[in-house]
Amino acid sequence: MGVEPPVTTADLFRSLPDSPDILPLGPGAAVLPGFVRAADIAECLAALSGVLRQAPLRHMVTPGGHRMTVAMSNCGTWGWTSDLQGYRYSRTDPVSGSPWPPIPPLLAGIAERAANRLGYDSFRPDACLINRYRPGAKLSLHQDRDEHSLDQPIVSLSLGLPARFRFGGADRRARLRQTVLESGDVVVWGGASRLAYHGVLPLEDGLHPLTGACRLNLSFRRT
Ligand code: MD6
Ligand code: FE
Repeated sequence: MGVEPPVTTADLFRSLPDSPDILPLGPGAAVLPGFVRAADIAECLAALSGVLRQAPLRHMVTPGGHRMTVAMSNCGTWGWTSDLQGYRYSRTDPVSGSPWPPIPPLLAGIAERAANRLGYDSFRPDACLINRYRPGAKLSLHQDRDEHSLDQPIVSLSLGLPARFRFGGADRRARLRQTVLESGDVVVWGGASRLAYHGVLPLEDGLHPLTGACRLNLSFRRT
């Protein structure tokens, strides 16, 4: 009788149908559940707190004059901003007049590895939008279309409280699917799904051991 190779714990987890490491959302788009392990999340938050000391979170105003419920900041060569004049990428923080802080290498590395996992092998983010949701904060259905590099994906990392994320298609009327994004989950969004509409439902009350009563979302882009 032949000798069977030992079964490792990794094999057992790989075979569990309810713990896939990729949840497809659409063509070129997927959730990577738990891509950042709990043990590494504290380090991500430490890197982020350095960024937010230099470029504090603030509530921007939409071109239509509404104060966004999500508080935002940026790191990278370019930062996404909104005001009464419109949406744009800017090299400087309009609050301080200084360049945005650089993307911490730990975070850029996570984004690049997540993009690789879906076959986007040359993703080098030059912008990272930081979103903070407190209970009740939401992001209405939108497309991410202020970038020139529509051939490059967007990579989004969720930290802290869970949120209900909705996604559809490039046509606003496309049917929406809903998924819960937990701390450490990464969404990679590109290819035929690059211009899909998506949004976040109002954050529910809760307390996360590392972030308290909030959710942070980092979305890495190539402008
Ligand atoms: C959020 N995310 O999860 C908002 N955009 O808080 C986004 O708007 C987003 O997660 C493009 C691709 C992935 C995303
Ligand atoms: Fe978006």
